[in-house]
Formats: sequence, C-alpha cells, structure tokens
Amino acid sequence: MNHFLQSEYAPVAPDAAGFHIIPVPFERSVSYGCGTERGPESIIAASQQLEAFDGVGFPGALGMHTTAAVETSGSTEHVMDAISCRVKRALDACALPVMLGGEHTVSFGAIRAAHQHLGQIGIVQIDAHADLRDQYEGSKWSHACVMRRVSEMGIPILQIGVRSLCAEELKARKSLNVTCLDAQDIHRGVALSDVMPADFPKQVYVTFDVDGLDASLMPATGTPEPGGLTFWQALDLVAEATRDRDVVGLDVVELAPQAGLHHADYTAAKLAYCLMGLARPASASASS
Ligand SMILES: [Mn+2]
Repeated sequence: MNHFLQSEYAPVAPDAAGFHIIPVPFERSVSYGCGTERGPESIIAASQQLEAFDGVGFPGALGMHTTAAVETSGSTEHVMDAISCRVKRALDACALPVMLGGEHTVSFGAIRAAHQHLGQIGIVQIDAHADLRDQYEGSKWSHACVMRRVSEMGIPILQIGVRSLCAEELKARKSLNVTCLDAQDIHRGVALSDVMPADFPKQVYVTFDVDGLDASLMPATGTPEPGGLTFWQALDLVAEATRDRDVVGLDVVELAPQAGLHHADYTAAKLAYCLMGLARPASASASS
C-alpha cells in the first residue's frame, strides 16, 4: 500500500484533500547511522496499523492524498526545488503539506515554499540537535545546517528538546535570535510560556526530527541522543506552541528504519498522524 493510512481511508483527489502526504526519500549527508531514504516507505507501511481515531478526533476524515515520492536523484538544489514545487501545489490546493523524510535537509525546500506562499511564518522545531552549523563535513546542505539555512531567510525559530550542541551553534543561537526550550530545561520544569516570544508568528511550520524523542523510544535514527522527550511531552509541547496559531505545514524527518524495530516505524507514523490532528487545517472540523 502506497498511501498513508489507506487501511482506514481511501485516498482522495489532490483538490479534495485536507492533507497532502509528501514522501521525500532523500539521504545524502547523513553523518553517523544511515537509512533515512527508507523512512517514508516505512512510515507509510506502518501507518496501515493506525486507528482512524487519534485519541482526539479523526484527522483522516479531512481527506488524505499521498503523492508519489519526490525524485531525489539530482543535485541537492534540484531536489529542494522539487520539494518546494510539491509543497506549493499542496498550499495552492488549500491542503496541509505533510512531508515524510528523509534527512532533515528536506525541510528547507518545504519551509521555503511556505514562506514564499504565505509570507511571515515561524518554525517549531523538535530536535535533539540545533542544526545551526554553517557547514558540516564540507556541505552547506548537511542535515546539521538546515536550520541555519532557514534562519538566513529571516524566519524565526523555536527549538524544543535540543540536547546536543557545538560551540558554533551556541553562538549562532544568540546571533540569530533563536528561541530555545532545551531538553534539560524541560526536565527541570521550565515552561514553554517562559521562553516563547509574544510576537512569534501566527503562522507556523512544524518540523519534527524524530531524534527529538528519547533514544529509548526512537532508536531508529542516525544520531540517537539520550535525555529526550517522551511521546506525550513532545505532542503536548507542539500543541502548546501552536495553540492560537495556524499550522501551515509539517514534516517528520530522520527516521532510519532498522530491521526488527518496527515499533520505531509505528511511532513515527503515529506521530505524523497525531501532528496532523493537532494541525487541523482551518477548513475542517475534527470529528466524523
Ligand atoms: Mn535535525
């Protein structure tokens, strides 16, 4: 089955869908463990085991259209253009783009399209890493640089769950005015409301690197880090960060499936579905 949660919902036409699910099996700069190119297909396979009810409502009732996978064989710039094009198509259809990565680099193409199409947006990033290096292993397009590239577009960023940083990133956070609620802060009781700027944009794009979750529940990722978020912590923080805001797009990236660890694939699929529920495109009501 090639469509997200096809087991519960027949795929709908692009113009009738509340969500465009966009698989992007892109893997180029992964520096430690590998396998993110198999992330999208594993998430879609695992999604067939989900229930239609996400615990709150029925996100799938808004209609889901899973597109063909984005072609990832050309230059990175070319792939980013292809992603932007696909995301723009979703926005033009008044659907919420839901991108399945792939390494974190793919978020650049989606965020750029949302920014160009919708004007001012902010980023809610759940991640173990800041991804703010200017270059990594000789590449500006490394997954470790993606939020630096986003910040260069003048887009405000809120980072949640970070717990692994280099000195360059510590400096970059200050100079780029990045808002942070690190994993240690959360553990010690700091609230999102303590750090959230009052003027954070009303339109937000949610990028969820699965390594933001604790490595014990998400071992299937390139650089698993201890001390991460629980499933409910992560969802509650995304809900809080997006409350009274419009979610204009989202992605789940950096799943690197491992044979025999199907719980990780399922966790990523459930995460994607619950995030779709939280996002609730303005056009739709939740229940069915
Ligand atoms: Mn990341």
